[in-house]
Amino acid sequence: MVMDTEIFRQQMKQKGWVIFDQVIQPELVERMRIGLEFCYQQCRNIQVKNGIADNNEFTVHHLIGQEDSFLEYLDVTPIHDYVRIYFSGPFTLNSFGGAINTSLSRSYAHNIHRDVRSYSPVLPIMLNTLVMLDDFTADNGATWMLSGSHKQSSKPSKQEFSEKAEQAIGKCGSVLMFDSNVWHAGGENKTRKVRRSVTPMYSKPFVKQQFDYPRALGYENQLRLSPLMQQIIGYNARTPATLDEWYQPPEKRMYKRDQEPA
Ligand SMILES: O=C(O)CCC(=O)C(=O)O
Repeated sequence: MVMDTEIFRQQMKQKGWVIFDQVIQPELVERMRIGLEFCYQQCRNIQVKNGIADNNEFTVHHLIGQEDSFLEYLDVTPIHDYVRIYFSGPFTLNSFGGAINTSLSRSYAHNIHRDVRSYSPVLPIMLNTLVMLDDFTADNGATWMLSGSHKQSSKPSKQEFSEKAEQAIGKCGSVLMFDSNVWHAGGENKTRKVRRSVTPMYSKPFVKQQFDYPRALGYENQLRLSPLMQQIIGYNARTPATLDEWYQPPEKRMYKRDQEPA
């Protein structure tokens, strides 16, 4: 384990966020940086084509299925044991986006926000992670986090946020994990270099995935993945669309019965 589990539990309870320091190999980080650039071209073309260019510049979405390094990240990251602790059981990937924070970036992620609309302080339904593909520093816009704000239902004022929020500073290859109820904001990049990240989010399996990852990767490719990856990608939490898909023995069901702890 890359962090003591008691410390993990305590920090998630008190602050709502933790940083796993430099847990991803530099070589994979480098491939994800290249992958991010490639995916940005693809996503940007569609953002522009569909008339939603303004608020989305320098953002990417649904990297799984677009470029292999991101699937590999999910396979090798050492943080999934902690995701399981957070949910007290199975979980699925809810979305997998990213951002290229530049001195010109002004996307929705720079606003004070949280990433789950149904405030659920008791039942954990969503968990954010952010993989730092560059060092996150005070100057290049390291994410601002309002510690403890996962316990408050209403949005903090700009004044409260600016007085109390702290930056998630970390080295490239580190992973920031936070309760999706925490109020946070992307920082302003005051340097000339980019500050890149990818942001896998996880949820309880009964929460609808933002993208149909099993279908995007192909049902026929399920068995190429490890059992854990099949679970994370969502192959065990699909929705049948025909009676033939519905009437199946438990081991062949599209939504498996073990998606909540017994
Ligand atoms: O890029 C950032 O620092 C902020 C990321 C963010 O807001 C998010 O992942 O929800």
